[in-house]
Amino acid sequence: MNATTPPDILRAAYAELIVTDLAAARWFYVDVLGLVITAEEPGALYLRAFEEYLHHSLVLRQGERPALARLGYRVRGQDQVDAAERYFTARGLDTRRVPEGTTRGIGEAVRVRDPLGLPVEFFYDATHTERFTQHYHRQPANAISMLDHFNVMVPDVRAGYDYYTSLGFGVSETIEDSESLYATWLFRKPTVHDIAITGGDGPRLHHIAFSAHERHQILHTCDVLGSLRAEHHIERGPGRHGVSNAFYLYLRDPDGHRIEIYTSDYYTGDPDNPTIRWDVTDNRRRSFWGHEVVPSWYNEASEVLDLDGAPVPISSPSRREAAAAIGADGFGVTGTGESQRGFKLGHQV
Ligand code: 4SX
Ligand code: FE2
Repeated sequence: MNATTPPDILRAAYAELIVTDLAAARWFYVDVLGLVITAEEPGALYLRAFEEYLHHSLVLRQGERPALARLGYRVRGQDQVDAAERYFTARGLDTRRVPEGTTRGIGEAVRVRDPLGLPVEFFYDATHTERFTQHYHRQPANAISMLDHFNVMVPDVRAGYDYYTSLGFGVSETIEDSESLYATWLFRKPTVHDIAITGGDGPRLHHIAFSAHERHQILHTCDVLGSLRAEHHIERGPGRHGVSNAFYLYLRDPDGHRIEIYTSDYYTGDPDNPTIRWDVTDNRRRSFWGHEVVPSWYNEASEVLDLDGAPVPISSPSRREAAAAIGADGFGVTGTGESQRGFKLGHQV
């Protein structure tokens, strides 16, 4: 094992979000989504989903402005935390070892500002908690099982693809055309992804996704939000993704952080798992049923902080998926109204 060997990453494991109103965030994540509180302290909540036994998969920390503080990947053992330190230090990246408990519940870890500009932590040791899988009496009808993936928005998707594949991630799917890569889905655990890279102004956090077991659990979240007159938290869906085949729903939390609830993607664990490459003009790629993607989904995302807590500057891509999908003539298959759907309305003689 030397400094050219990347750490053996298991999976996307936790995220820490800065929220401006912890009480409002608690309402959203605990009261509505049903996440379990592992620990709370003044200014912070440590949450997990019903099948998770590590201390948390989401930390909410009160702060001045909404932001992503950190994405956490779990590595295969504590020796792989050392491997991460060697690997990223040798690449000249801002790499810092932090003592056990720097994040409550997490052992000695290594933090890096990665080549995309995102704050990332690699850890193995973590406090175990009770796994509530068969505690059905505790679970609401919209119960969430576990964290599934991160999605980050960056101006150069190709650079993100190159970086993550060099770390040993597999590529499950892409959205592209002959000139550009607009988005890609990459995995370590044998599902469609641990991280997706979406082209756009960045680096920013596009969303964090949790998985549920059943579609009806996702639909119940929609019903709950409607009943609470909180339907404005629903941004996109429910629907079926083309990419990943998962059933999905996107929500915005009270600070605007985007959360996806996701179910039923597919197994990718064989070494020859084929990459699915979607053409950017395929109208089923982001919604298998052809629904429009709302502009906010393409444009809005959360700021990210560097390892000192300062906001990371944002830059723009040279080409944007939404424009490429419509095409230069404005009459592509991803239109904005019936006139662009290509149907001839009514009976034509
Ligand atoms: O919008 S996409 O269908 O491309 C998509 C978005 C697929 C899987 C995801 O997790 C996602 O966030
Ligand atoms: Fe997603």
